[in-house]
Amino acid sequence: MAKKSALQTARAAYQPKLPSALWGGVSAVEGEPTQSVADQEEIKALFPNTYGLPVLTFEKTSKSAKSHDAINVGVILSGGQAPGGHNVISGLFDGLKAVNKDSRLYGFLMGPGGLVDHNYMELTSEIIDEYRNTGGFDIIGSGRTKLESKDQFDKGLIILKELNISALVIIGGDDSNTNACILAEYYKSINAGVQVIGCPKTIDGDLKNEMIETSFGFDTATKVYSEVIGNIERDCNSAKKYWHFIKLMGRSASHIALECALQTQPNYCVISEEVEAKKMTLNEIVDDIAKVVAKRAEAGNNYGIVLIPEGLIEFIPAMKALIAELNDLLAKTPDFAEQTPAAQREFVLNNLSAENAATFASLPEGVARQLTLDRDPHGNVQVSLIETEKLLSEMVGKRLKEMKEAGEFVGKFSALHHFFGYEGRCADPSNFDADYCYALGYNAAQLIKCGVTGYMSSVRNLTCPSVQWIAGGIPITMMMNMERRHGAMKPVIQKALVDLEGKPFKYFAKHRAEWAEKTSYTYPGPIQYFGPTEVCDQPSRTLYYEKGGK
Ligand code: FBP
Repeated sequence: MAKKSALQTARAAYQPKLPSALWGGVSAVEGEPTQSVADQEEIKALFPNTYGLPVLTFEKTSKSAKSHDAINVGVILSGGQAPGGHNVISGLFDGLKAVNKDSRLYGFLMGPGGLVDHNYMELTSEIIDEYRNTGGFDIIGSGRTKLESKDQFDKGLIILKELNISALVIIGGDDSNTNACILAEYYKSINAGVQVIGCPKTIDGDLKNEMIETSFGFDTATKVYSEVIGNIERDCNSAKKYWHFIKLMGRSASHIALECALQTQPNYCVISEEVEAKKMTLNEIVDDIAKVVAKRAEAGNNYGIVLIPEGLIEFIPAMKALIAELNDLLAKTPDFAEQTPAAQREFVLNNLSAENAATFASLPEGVARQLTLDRDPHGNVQVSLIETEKLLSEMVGKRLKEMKEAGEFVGKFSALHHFFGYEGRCADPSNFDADYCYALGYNAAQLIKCGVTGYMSSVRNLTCPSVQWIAGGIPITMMMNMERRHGAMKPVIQKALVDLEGKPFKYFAKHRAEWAEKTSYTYPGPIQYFGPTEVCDQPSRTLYYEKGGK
């Protein structure tokens, strides 16, 4: 049997704090009917049974909770790991037991595929207790199977009926919650008697809106990356001889890179959304970084830190156009993967529009090839495989050589590369994520008890102490719009990108010139689970500034 670490043992005893609204008797207050964020007519037509539902807010009631029949519930972890998933499940388990001690929770194994293939296990209190406050998704495993076809939904229903399950909780990102909503609509349309509830997960932080203040896992993952970036900053400031190019996860949005920049004050941080807004080319980004390197070299500082969001490539307008056309082309060419690399390259060059073919041809061959590799099941380019940090540092190196010849650069440039992503996805959840996730799960049990479907568990007011958090449910259709996916228009939850008018970005933009030139590194240190609240319980800087912090 695996030996528990001292921290694991101590942490198992932590009791996450619930919003006071969820203590004891709870009543659900209905808000006004809702609308989708865009494309209302199309979304309404696609979701006739789950469109327009009201926002629900839970309030504490003095009436003691009425007795309720036992409920059997299924739970699925979907997509990339994010710290706190186990606490969503333990909160859900405790919430269901509070509804009726005979309620049962089943976990479908290795993601949505477990539902379709009927792979499951019952989650008993002995199992749950082993996983409280731990990182990872290993309690039941996760996967990226896309739940989207009627056939999959019907196969899933067979096992749900067999286990007498009347509600399914899907813990996932924007794509998985989109599918949760499609499933909710389908089960409702056939009167299947199965509610579907989503929970907002992703370290990327891009599943958020007015009602979902943050996705879980973002807080812990960015604290882990910031700790390590801080350590590299100290190393860099001690040896004073390397430029570190650090790529950070965040498939689409740059929230992780921005949050880490706010926590560590590096010399340069690329924000993909700004690159897109300013229509910057790859060469312009390279020029910008090279100028910072040259300026620091003038003061004798031949070292520094550059942060790069992994999704950058897709935000450079020429690259974005290329990837969009490649997505359509590859979706129409099912035997593409079977061709040799040389044949693939020729096929792509012959079938793209002239402009996109020219961009494709201009890329280093390795990067061009990475763009044609398999999409994930949601049709996304696997950006974590593209070595943008090396691409940028090589190009900066070349540019500096030219600048040296022109007498514009007097220093030395030696680069090291890092990619931080997987290191942070299974960390033990910070106190914030431990409490937030437990509350999301417990709250999901309340939504199930209310009998609703097509809702996302929502816990808000997150910069206040957790007892003051607001718990409730948000209709998922409210977050949707129509987007082009796999060559066709589909209803999807709108992704939250970095808002260039938002306070977190503004703070960064105000200070970045100073951080570039001077050495203003901040060393956040490791996540602390025990100790003073200002050390242990701080929300992310992003949430802090978004909520009006100065
Ligand atoms: P989710 O959107 O599913 O939460 O996953 C996010 C993420 O961690 C990205 O940051 C990264 O690009 C991707 O997962 C990596 O995927 P995989 O785990 O399949 O390699």
